[in-house]
Amino acid sequence: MPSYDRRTALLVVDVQNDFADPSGSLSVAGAETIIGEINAQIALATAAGATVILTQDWHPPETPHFAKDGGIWPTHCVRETWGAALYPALRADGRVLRKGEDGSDGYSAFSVRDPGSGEIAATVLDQLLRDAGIEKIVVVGLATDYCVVETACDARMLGYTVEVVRDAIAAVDLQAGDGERAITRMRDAGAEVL
Ligand code: VGL
Ligand code: ZN
Repeated sequence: MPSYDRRTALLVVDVQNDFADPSGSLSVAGAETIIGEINAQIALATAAGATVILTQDWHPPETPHFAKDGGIWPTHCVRETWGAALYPALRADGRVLRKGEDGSDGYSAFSVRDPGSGEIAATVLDQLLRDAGIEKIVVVGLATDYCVVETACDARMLGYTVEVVRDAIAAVDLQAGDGERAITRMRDAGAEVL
C-alpha cells in the first residue's frame, strides 16, 4: 500500500458515471468493485495531509473523440450531464480538475492534444503539483488502459515518483490484455504498481 504525506498527491482519475456505473455509456467491467478501495485511499491521503485531486473527462457534445464525429468512442462524459458527474459512491473529497473541455483529445491528466493540429499542450496539473511541493503521485481510477496509464507515464516523465494501486484501477480492455499491457508499460516507465 502507498504511504501518504504532505509531499504526496493522490490522483483519482475519471471515476464518473459513464465509466463506473453499469448503465454508463462506456462502463468499465469491475469498476464498481474498486470504489471501496478508492475511498479508502482518499481517506488515508486526507488523514495524512496529502493533496487529493479528482479528474473528470469533460467533453463537449461534439468532439472528434467520439465515434459519431470521427473518433473511436461512444458518446460519454458530456459536460454537465449525468454521465460526466462523479460516481455518487465516491467520497469525492478533493480538488476537481476537468479535461477535454475545449474539445481537445488525449488521455493524460497532464496534457491535452488538439485533434486538428495534433499539438500537445500541458494542463495546469504539473504546475499545480509543483507549486504544492508534490514529489510523489499515487494514481487510482479509470481506466487502466487509457487515462490511468497515460497519466502515470507522463508523471514519471515529469520526474515524479509514481505509485499505482492495482486494486483501485480497472481496464476497458477493448482488446483482451490491454489492462495487463498497460500495467507493464507503467512498470517499464518506473511506476510502482502495488
Ligand atoms: C477514457 C476512454 C475515453 C478514460 C476517457 O478516462 O480512461 N477512456 N475517454
Ligand atoms: Zn473521453
